[in-house]
Amino acid sequence: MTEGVRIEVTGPVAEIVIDNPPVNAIGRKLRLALVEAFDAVEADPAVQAVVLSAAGRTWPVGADIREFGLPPEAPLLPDVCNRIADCEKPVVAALHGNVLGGGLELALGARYRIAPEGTRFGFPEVALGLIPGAGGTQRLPRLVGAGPALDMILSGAAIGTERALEIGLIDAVGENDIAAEARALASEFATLGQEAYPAHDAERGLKDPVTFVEAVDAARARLRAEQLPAPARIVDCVEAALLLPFESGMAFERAAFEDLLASPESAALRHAFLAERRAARVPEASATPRDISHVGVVGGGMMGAGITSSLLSAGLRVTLVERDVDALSAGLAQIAKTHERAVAKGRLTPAARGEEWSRLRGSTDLQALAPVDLVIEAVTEDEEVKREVFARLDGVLRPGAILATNTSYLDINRIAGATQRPEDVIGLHFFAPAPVMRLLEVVVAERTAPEIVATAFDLARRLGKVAVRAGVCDGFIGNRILTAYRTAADFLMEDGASPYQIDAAMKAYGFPMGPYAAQDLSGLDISWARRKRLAATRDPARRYVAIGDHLCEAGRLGRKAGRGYYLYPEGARDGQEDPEVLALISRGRLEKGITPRRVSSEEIRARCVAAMANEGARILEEGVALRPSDIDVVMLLGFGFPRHRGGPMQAADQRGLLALRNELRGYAAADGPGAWLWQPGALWDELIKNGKKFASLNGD
Ligand code: 3H9
Repeated sequence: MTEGVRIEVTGPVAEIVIDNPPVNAIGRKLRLALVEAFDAVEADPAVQAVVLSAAGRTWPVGADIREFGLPPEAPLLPDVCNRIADCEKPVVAALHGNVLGGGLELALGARYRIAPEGTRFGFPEVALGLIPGAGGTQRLPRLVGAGPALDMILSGAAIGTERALEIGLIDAVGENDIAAEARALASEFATLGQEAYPAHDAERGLKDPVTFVEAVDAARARLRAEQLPAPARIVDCVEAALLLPFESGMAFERAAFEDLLASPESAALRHAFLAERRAARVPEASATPRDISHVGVVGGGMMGAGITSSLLSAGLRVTLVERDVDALSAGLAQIAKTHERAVAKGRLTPAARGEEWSRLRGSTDLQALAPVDLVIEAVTEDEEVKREVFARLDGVLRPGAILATNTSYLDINRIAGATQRPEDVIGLHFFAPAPVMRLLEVVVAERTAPEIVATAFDLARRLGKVAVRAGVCDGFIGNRILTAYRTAADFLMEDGASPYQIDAAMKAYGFPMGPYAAQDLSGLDISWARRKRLAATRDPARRYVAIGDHLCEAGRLGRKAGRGYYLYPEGARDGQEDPEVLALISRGRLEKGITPRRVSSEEIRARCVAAMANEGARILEEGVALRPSDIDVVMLLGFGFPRHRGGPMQAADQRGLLALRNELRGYAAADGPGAWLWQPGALWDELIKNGKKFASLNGD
């Protein structure tokens, strides 16, 4: 046996079992082992048919993403797939679990494919900025036609067994012991000859060229101009499956795959994939999590209701506590609305809604939380209010229950200090809307016990969220970087850019909305209150842009007030630019004696991203984040940072740390009282001196 593969011969059937835990990802060793295994079974005269199966929870889920940054080493995956396709003995692929990417390409090399109910098939490469690069764009359309193939490859979404059978991707749906079934089938091949079991014609999808071309044209017409490069290459490759002989089609696909592999977008998307998984590696991961089945939520406002919905859909029991009946009813109504929307969209059956609702209790008495395993507090963002709630909870909760706060900025050490059990206190910072947003910042206070951290990560997994570990500081990881981003934008606005130009520049970079439209949406009063809270301790010598304060003073509190940085007339979907705001900004500049200068969109993007990366570096120096990629995950999943840019730390790595540090120094030198924002810290020098990138601190 070679590493990752074993061969079991029973009579005339050889079973090649792929065994490369946890997900049978196809790396170099496995590729080599597969080729050797096929050579061996082909050379063995006793073997007349072959089964290709996989041990563990899944069939290979694709090529090993971690190897993509390294120089390619033979045999390449397309060669392995061709080796299977060229095997002189019939090959039955016994599929199960997730048959994805390069894994599906392996399966397409086999003559016959069977899978049990529940198997998923897909080409997720597009989400990594890639295309299937081991024959997927050639074999799939040949087998199932261009329409179904393009649907799968362009969307990246997986299909189930029923659909796979319908389009002819698999030949039969089998029982759970799929390998045994495949062995039985293979031994019949061996005795009866494979003609007795005609598999789908591998070229069936080319039989109707008109429909094929129509599907390609329709897909091409749907490609939008701003899309990433991969989708257009996918359409080209699928078209090539019809137009070119197989070998030329494979070469065409390979060239496209290699171009995309070298693109910064794909590097960033692959970074994002690995970063999300790396975030779970925390020092407390080996602690035993506590059992959580019943959660209390204090506060039924937008956040509390959202958190409750999220907990309910993960199968937990929830008791929601509000201070009076009216507030409680409003919270429950909000949860009911979320449920209703899910039912209307077909994401929840009415019966499942009933079941979820039956796990929810409402109360106006904190005492109702006596039996819960965990409480998540989501009351007003005010330290005194939160400390009072925690002190009262301390008296109500049983020993061993966990106390979590959903604060987005406040000092959790101080909140924990209001209890007699600070080791049971943690921050669980959800993002709005909580049922949708995949990020959970887990804020570990000074005295938080390791098993509480492990429990928080466990809970995040159950909620389908990605948890990132953060330390206590004003704003933790995400809001702290957001503040730096907004400050950079404010400096630019005061220097001469309009908020509309800044929003447009950041949208063009890939954010779903610019910083000013986003502030309008969340309400300008929120950050205003925070600025007022911090005013007493602010260094008066530091540059401070008061335009946001002036807007609030003029009653322009954002979308909910009908006006903020934009105007929102009744019924308008998008905000409209407002000359009054521009006049207000001009007045602000005049007061400070600033002569506006022309600011390019390029400069806006460069400065905003530089400010984010610089704040990220500070967060790393202070130990608030464990690693740069955690910062990226927070910004990607919580703040709309474009995934194909990978996050601020990845963007800094791609830009080059030396160039970026010099730019930061330049900004600092030219911006006297604003230099504090730009001044790069010692970490930059340390990395640059050693020829390293932020990624070197990710700890792989
Ligand atoms: C491709 O195939 C290109 C080819 O067309 C052409 C080549 C020439 N590689 O997600 P999980 C690790 S592109 C390496 O937590 P789940 C993952 O990092 C590829 N490692 O589990 C984690 O490790 P750790 C196309 C991988 O149950 C562990 O496995 N395929 C890979 O929530 C468990 O993963 C894809 O894009 C990989 N490909 O979800 C599929 N996949 O524990 C990507 C996983 O050390 N994978 N790992 O942190 C997935 O979507 C999910 O992992 C999957 C399981 C749904 C399969």
